[in-house]
Amino acid sequence: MSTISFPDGFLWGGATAANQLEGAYLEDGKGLSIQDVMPQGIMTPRTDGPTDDNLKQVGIDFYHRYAEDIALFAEMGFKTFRFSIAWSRIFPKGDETEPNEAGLAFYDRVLDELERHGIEPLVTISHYETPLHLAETYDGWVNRDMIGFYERYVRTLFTRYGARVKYWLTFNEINSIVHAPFMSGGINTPKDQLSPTDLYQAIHHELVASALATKAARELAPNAQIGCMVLSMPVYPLTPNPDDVFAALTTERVNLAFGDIHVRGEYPGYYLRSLREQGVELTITDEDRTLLKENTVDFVSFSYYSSICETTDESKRVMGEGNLFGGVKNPTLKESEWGWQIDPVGLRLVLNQFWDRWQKPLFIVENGLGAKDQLVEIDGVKTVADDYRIAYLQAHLEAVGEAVADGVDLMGYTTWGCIDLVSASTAQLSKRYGFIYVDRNDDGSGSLDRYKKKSFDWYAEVIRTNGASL
Ligand code: BGP
Repeated sequence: MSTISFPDGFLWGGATAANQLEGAYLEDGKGLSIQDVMPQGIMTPRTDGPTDDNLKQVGIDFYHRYAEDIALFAEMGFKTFRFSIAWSRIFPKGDETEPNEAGLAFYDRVLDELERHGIEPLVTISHYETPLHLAETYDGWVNRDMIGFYERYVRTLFTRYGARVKYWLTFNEINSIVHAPFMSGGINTPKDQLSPTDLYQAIHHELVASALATKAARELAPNAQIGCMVLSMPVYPLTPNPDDVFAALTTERVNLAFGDIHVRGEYPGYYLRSLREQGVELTITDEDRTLLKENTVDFVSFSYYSSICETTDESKRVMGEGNLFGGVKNPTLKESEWGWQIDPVGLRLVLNQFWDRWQKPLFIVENGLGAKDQLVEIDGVKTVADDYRIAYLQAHLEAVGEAVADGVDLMGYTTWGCIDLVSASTAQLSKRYGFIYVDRNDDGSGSLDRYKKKSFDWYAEVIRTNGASL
């Protein structure tokens, strides 16, 4: 037993995204999203249209099994469940004026089920699933018209679900557009042909749209709390050389800027300087500036998986993998089977840094270990002996507890992929994060049956004791 304690009402739970688990990719009027042309993940070019090898077409069939899955989350004692709404279920092409009722009705059913179990919904409005038509016709967020399409979409969501959903995230890992412009920003222009001006203009459009979502919530769903969602990745200097220390800060600022803008409502000087140095000239209207300034977020949410290093010494730049982007490897850390370096202290650092910097409530909405699980039979019961996952989560939650003891205002913690789902980067199912094993393989075979892993009971106990069992 440790002395770690978490606040009363702490929102323990798990996180998912529509495109990675729902399946039913053409059901009930759903349109295609960019994910339907990404069968191999982020490392290979998009396909011209949907192909049968895309595991996301079926996902884990959450679209039809949501009640069974939510019952399992309830059995673990989840206080909250993070899921995204597939934009292309609500507006199949993205630029229509009227929403698709059958798509809206699906999320009503999901919310009914959550309510039945007393689980608080945490909704991501846009999680890497821009309607494909918007990517192909408008080049995604490069085009200013996207702001209007997104605004119509969020207003539809707040009108329909505003009384039932309190916590909303405007864009998943909004800063990831810098690294994965198609997946994150629906930008159809290949990354190597995308000019810095178009990239940063797209970012500006998303930031204005995020502020507009906050504004719309104040009007349509006054009890809603709106958060930004950033991919966090602490950057350590590889050596104590002051040049390395500053290089680490410069690399980290690429990510920090997004929180700065959402919390302070204006572009920081270091960001504007970096744009000038890249020859970027942004089109920003006076109305944009006012929107950003007047509609800052209620809380800051983030994903955390690993840290990276930085150095100015080219001969020491040994690169590693990470969540959507890697960095210089840290020689002191171990790594996952996908080369993501495991660093629980980094999570405490992020929490302390974000709280000290922004003084806004924080929410860890993604953290976890992707691993190649083996389904085995123990005492006649099929399960996964995922002690490695328990060790990962235990160490990270202990680090979280230290930050909470420092006075960090933390709203909750949702592990990524609480039930196995399709990986965002590899588009495979063999990279598993869940407490619940789903019988589906990379070749699409499998019964889709669900099995509790060893970590299922472990997490249930953590939640039952509000972290005291850690
Ligand atoms: C984040 C995404 C998620 C998710 C997670 C794990 O970048 O927000 O959608 O999948 O990372 O990444 P992966 O699935 O590539 O292991």
